[in-house]
Amino acid sequence: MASYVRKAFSLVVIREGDKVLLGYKKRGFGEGRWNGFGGKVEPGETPVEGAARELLEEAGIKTSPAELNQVGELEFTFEGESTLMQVHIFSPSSYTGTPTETEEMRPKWFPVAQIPYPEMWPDDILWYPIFLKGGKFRGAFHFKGHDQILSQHLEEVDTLGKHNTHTPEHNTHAPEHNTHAPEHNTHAPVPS
Ligand code: 6OG
Repeated sequence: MASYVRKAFSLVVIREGDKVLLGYKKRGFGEGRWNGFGGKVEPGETPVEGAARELLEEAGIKTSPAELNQVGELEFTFEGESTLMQVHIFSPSSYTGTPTETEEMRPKWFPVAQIPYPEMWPDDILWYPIFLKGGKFRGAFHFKGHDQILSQHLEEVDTLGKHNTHTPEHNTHAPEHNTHAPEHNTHAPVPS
């Protein structure tokens, strides 16, 4: 059974009425795609603290852990890679500041009906509808490269686990979608 090194990330999507704030990722992981704001949770930091820090660093928007509601929890794995990205997704009930372009992100408001899914991670079109109707979700996606989802699990949930605990990196077992038996029988036929 494969084992993964789990790494915690934050992701913040701001919704205001019929608009959402996304950022065009100018460099690094997910470069060239529109996404929420976020990044790796630093040692000694909770995911929600990381979310507030990244939102300020990447978009100049100030919020606090008390204002950030957790809306989703997703796990991403990539064929041939040993990292499991655990992404804690938040949306603020309030914030201050004007979205400002930084070295990493170019922010832009999109009407909900014009979210640029073809220019976003392929999982987004699957979970944004739950987020946009005010629901919470949990899921796991296994990718080949950065464009193809090989297997997935997504469910709407009433509550998510507490996010105010530290999530140290540790080895974890492969998610279920990656442990299935090979499709064909590779044993030699039994001689008769
Ligand atoms: P930095 O490398 O910038 O953190 N992220 C994803 N977001 C979406 N919507 N879909 C994915 O599908 C993602 N994989 C990672 C988590 C990376 C940022 O990108 C998010 C972080 O906010 C695979 O530090």
